[in-house]
Amino acid sequence: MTKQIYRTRRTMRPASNTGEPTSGPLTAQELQLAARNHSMPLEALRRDITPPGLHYVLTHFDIPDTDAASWHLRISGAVERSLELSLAALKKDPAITVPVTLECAGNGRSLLRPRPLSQPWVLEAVGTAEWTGVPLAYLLAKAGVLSEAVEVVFTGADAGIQGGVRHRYARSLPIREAMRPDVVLAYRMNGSELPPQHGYPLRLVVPGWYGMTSVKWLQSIEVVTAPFKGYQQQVAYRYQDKADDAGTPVSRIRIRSLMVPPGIPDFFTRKRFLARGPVMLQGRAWSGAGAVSGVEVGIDGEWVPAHLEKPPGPFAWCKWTLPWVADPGEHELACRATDSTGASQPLEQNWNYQGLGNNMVQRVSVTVE
Ligand SMILES: Nc1nc2c(c(=O)[nH]1)N[C@H]1C(S)=C(S)[C@@H](COP(=O)(O)O)O[C@H]1N2
Ligand SMILES: [Mo]
Repeated sequence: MTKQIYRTRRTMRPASNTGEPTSGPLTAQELQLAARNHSMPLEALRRDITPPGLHYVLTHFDIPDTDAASWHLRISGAVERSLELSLAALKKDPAITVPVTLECAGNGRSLLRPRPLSQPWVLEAVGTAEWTGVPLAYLLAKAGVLSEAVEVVFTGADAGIQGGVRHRYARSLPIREAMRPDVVLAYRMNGSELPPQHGYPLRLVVPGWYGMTSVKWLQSIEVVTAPFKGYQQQVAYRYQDKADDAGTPVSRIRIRSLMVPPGIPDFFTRKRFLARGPVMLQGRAWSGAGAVSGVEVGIDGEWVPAHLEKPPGPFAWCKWTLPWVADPGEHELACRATDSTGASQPLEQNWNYQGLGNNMVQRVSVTVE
């Protein structure tokens, strides 16, 4: 039996011991998290692929300092044969490259009223990278998944305490998701070695799912015959109304679009100033549920359809553009996307206890001079 350091509980507990949601000012603890975990500057929405330094980063505990020479990936559990693979061995297996938009499920949290206390993302906990590595399905087939298997558990090298529970970061996926041909065990990001903050030497990338699924610093893969009950699965990452309801699990990325704020910013307030005349408004839209089918741009409350470009992959964001002739005065711009399931972004906040999946439309105020 594998020794697990997480504990299972019969009753639900709040996802953190940070206290109840607040309408007060930002706390020192939130600032501390915000300084560690950075988002993607909105101007980087101009690029198809986000360079590593601009891609958002979210790390619950500390970034492990892994020695790639002695590192091994273990695949065990309900399989015909357990595997133990070095990085060199993994690199000899067939590789794929998948462009994927990752977004943190907590994106938009700090805009909620009241505000759940955790990483206080504003709007831009997102990025798109090209992930290269071995298809997970290839290795699972090599190990031979037994018929009683229900989920696959991925455990990282990083440990810490959350909600009073000491554990290593671990998440599971149902077998049918784990067997998708585009789920990758990545050792390269945008063609270069995986940076330390993004999971060196190996991470999971699950296209279409919120970021918590894509376990970094991957050390072990265990095929299990009962649903995984680890902290990050059972307690964190659930849509809950209050601290003690079981909630529903967070999975795929909800439809969202963002805009590159036009013009130039004021340093401190980030208010925008724009010269009068024609300007090309642009941004990106993505959804983990289906293809983006449309983006509308709101100009002072009137919605106009934007032009959509083809995305670099089925789970990578697509660019949208809309030419606008800016006349002097104060304006409010917004963008709102719809996907092939018919889902579109809400105009009002989408409140839940952990502040997850808030895909409310972005609004940008500009002064045209
Ligand atoms: N091992 C481990 N994997 C992890 C995390 C973590 O803290 N530890 N954070 C998760 C969360 S919440 C997100 S949003 C993504 C962020 O990936 P990135 O930092 O490469 O953008 O990694 C996920 N994988
Ligand atoms: Mo996240």
